[in-house]
Amino acid sequence: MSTRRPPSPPTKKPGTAGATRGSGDELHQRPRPGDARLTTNLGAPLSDNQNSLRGGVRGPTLLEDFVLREKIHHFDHERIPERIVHARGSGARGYFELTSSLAKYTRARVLTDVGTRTEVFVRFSTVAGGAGSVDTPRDVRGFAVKFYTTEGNWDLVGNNIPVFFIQDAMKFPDLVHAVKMEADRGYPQAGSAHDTFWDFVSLMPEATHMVMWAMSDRTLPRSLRMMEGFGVHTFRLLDANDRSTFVKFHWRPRLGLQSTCWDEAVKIAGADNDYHRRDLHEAIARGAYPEWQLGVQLLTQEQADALPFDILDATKLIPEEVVPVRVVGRLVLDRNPDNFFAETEQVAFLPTNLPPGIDFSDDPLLQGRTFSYLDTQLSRLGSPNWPQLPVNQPKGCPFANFQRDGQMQTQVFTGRANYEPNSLATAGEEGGPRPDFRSGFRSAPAAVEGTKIRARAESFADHYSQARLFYRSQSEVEQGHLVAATVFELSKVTLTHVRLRMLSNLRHVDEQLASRVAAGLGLAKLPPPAPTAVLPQDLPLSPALRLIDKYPATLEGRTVALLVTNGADGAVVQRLRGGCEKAGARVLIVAQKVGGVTLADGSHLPVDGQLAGTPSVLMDAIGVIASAAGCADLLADTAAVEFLSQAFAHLKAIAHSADAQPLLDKAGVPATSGVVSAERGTAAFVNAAARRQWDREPTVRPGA
Ligand code: HDE
Repeated sequence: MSTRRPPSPPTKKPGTAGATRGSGDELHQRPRPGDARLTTNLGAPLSDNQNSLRGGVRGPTLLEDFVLREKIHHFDHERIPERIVHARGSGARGYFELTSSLAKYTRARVLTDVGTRTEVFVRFSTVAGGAGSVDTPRDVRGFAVKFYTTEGNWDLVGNNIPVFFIQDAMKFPDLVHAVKMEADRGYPQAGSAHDTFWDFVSLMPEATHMVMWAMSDRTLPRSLRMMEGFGVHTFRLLDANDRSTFVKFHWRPRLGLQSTCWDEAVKIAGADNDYHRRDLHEAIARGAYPEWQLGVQLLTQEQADALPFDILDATKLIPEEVVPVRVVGRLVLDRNPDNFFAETEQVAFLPTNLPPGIDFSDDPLLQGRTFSYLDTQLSRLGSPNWPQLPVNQPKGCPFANFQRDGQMQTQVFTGRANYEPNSLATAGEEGGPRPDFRSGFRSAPAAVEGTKIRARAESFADHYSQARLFYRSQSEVEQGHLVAATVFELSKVTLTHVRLRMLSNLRHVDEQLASRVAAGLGLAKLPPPAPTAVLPQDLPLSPALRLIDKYPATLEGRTVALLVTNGADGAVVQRLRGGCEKAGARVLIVAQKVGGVTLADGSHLPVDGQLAGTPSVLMDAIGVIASAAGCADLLADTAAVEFLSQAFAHLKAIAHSADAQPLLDKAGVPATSGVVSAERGTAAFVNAAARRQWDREPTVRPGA
């Protein structure tokens, strides 16, 4: 029987006019586990949940059947509009623990009370695709954290890339229209490799920096557990005297930064639509809790003024080498949501959810966001009472005000006071809550003066220096991937003038980049550089922007699959499995039949996945432990050949039994680094599996 939990009762100061009666108790009785009786929504017990009410067993259904109509009516309205961006997402619950106090800079208790654990709800997302799209397109990932602090909810609604495509909120609808499926044809879904995206970004040079990030492997995360997060904008921390310090927020994954190869990501999309959602859910379910450090970059107005760009420009980052990231806390995700819709779908993140002590900067993109997220909840959730949904309610503190009524009001307020100021308390009644100037939210007392104008500051005009900084800071392998991705995407662009215009922009980033992309497109001659108001400068390189250096040599958090056949040597399987598990990996046994295999000693080995449905693209490393007869079976099975050939092409370590050699030969896997003997090489395999075999790259992808 399905059950629904009672909504958590809102916490209210007792005895105030903001108090409610009955929420979560007698007015909100819901069936509980163990309640055996199936009822209508209004509690009438049902006698039959199989048959509608008919005039005769073969006759028409009667309008009178309120049970059927209620059930279908509710079903008809089960969906709410998906998010216009970030529609595809996965959620998790957990806590944030502060490890180092920022009391010198802020009065926000979530950032000053060391050791305190603040409950959180986190939602990761892709940006462009719809709610049912695949998890692994080339796309930016959303990284939104709701902290239920003791001073109200704080939502840090960020991405896994520290910069954004545009500088001004005015261009956001255009950007989103351009990247989402094209208006007339309704495709492509969830990807930027099409005309309208590149048409727009090639006309918007300010997008070039983020285009570099988007074409890097950052947009192909191996797992949501293995990506960084960024608040993107500059925010302010405010101390008790409202003195402000600028701050940028960073999330760093404990498992390091890991990505897939493009070819792998494409194939994962076919093998497992829900690759990231499943990975997150399963990791939490088995107790391998994803974890991140929270880091901050702090800077004064003077430091900000000395930078060669404007900290209010969201297309710019502050290199870690210039302002170091100071780690102040950790985020641990240790609980899966109970209900996807109630929590992950209905969660409403708002950059305007800030506790006292944190404030906005004047970043014009952030300023636009202060409107959009509140506005969007009304059309998604349908009522101004959306903060009453359990996932959106503050959990860390009481809340009370005089906002009343509205659709789907779930609270029953008592007393006469529904306005402020009032003097009802003096008449012995409940007067209700009052503002508290001392501890309440105050904005940074920054002086504001200026002529009303629609214009960009000159300090926003340099669109290429940081794009160059990013590209030139990458390792050779990463530059190769970036070039290959750009060639891939521009090859999908059918409009020649768009391709050429993009190349004109890329010439300002790096001439060699532009030439490599042109060569990849088969263009004999580069177009002239795009006109630009500000020529790019060569900034000191920032190795911290590399991804590969943050790819740790570990098996922790990774998955190894061992393809085993009948007649295989069980001792070899056990040695490999033991070695990998000891190094922190999850090991899956894969076979042609899900019923298991009979090992050489006659014992039965249970299997976690059937070969056809468990391809090597879903794994971090693989082994093939086959008997001679078993190998003969595998040779006839394309899935087995691809298991090996794709693992090789995706730079993964491979262990194999001697008898599996014919399969390696058929798959075209040479004896090279990262290909080791299963019988002799447990340690060598564990060591190789902890890293990608980058040196293989030129042999499998000469174009990159
Ligand atoms: Fe968003 N964004 N955004 N965005 N955004 C939304 O809010 C918007 C921007 C981000 O898991 C929407 O509740 C505008 C930057 C995430 O629920 C919407 C602008 C960054 C999520 C919206 C931006 C983000 C959203 C859609 C430019 C990185 C998913 C549904 C002014 C710092 C949150 C919703 C979740 C969602 C508007 C730019 C991140 C339409 C107008 C920059 C992670 O309100």
